[in-house]
Amino acid sequence: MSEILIMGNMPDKDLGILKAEFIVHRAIEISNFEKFLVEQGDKISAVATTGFVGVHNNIIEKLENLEIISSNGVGYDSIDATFCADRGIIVTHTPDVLNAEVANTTIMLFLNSFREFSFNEAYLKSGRWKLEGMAPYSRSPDNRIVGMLGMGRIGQEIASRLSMFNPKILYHSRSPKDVPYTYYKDLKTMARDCEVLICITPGGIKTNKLVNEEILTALGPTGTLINIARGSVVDQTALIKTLEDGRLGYAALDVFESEPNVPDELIHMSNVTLLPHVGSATFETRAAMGELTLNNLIEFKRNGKVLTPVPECLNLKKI
Ligand code: 8YV
Repeated sequence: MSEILIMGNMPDKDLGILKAEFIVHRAIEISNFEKFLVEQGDKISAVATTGFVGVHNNIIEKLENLEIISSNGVGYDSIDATFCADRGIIVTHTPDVLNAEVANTTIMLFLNSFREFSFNEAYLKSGRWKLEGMAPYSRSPDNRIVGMLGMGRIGQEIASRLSMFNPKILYHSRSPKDVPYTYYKDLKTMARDCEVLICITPGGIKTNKLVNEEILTALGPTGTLINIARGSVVDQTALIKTLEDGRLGYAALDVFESEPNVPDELIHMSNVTLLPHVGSATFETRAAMGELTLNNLIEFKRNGKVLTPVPECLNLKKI
């Protein structure tokens, strides 16, 4: 029977399914992980992990007979996929099944930032309505110019769900796509031309701190930054600085530079909406992501094929 190493948490039901197919080792139950890698690493042919936990190259190197890493999550910036592909290890992820949910969360961030639901609810619950009268007005989400950094599958779903607010949609990506929105080759020009900048581009070295002080300043004092991608895409120090000195108006964030750490400065700002990385976190969507994570492993074990390889691994023969 093939042996699998599970990094991070996994629901009991999914564990049960894997146990019928593999001999299961859970990293969280192994007391001396280094010793395990030295003594049993060569028996492991599969790894199940999450986008959050990933697998470090130092571990991969010790799993000499590793064939597949199945990661739960669409983002796989915590796994060096090129390093894996060079070693013939197939990496899979869970695209598409979370598009709708992440798009919904983006709409919630957008609405909360414009209509200030968190503030309004606190205003009512703390008794301020009775004491001070009607709450202040907020900004309408309608007819905004929205710039999208990234126009992949989730980006397109966000754009489509935004349409009920009659936005003008601009987008920046490496190359133009077959979409009915206005393409910008230059991110700074787009930031200057839009009122809301939505980040939905993969994390990793290529996008690290792409949204820097210059971009945030271009977005401007009435601009809103929404980040549903990865904390690494935005320069968090510059974000705090530009919000503090008024060069940027608002931010709505589901992701942060060093999760679960969120700087106090952000927590105390009234023009900022914060969520604890819950973009895809519903029972339904997480079940679908879990199922796809398992199906990639099981399909590979039974038939030598996978369902959703990451692009870096598309050329590996076994797919
Ligand atoms: C998960 C995500 O929280 O899919 C992603 O890329 O960011 C989230 O849905 C993440 O994968 C943690 O496992």
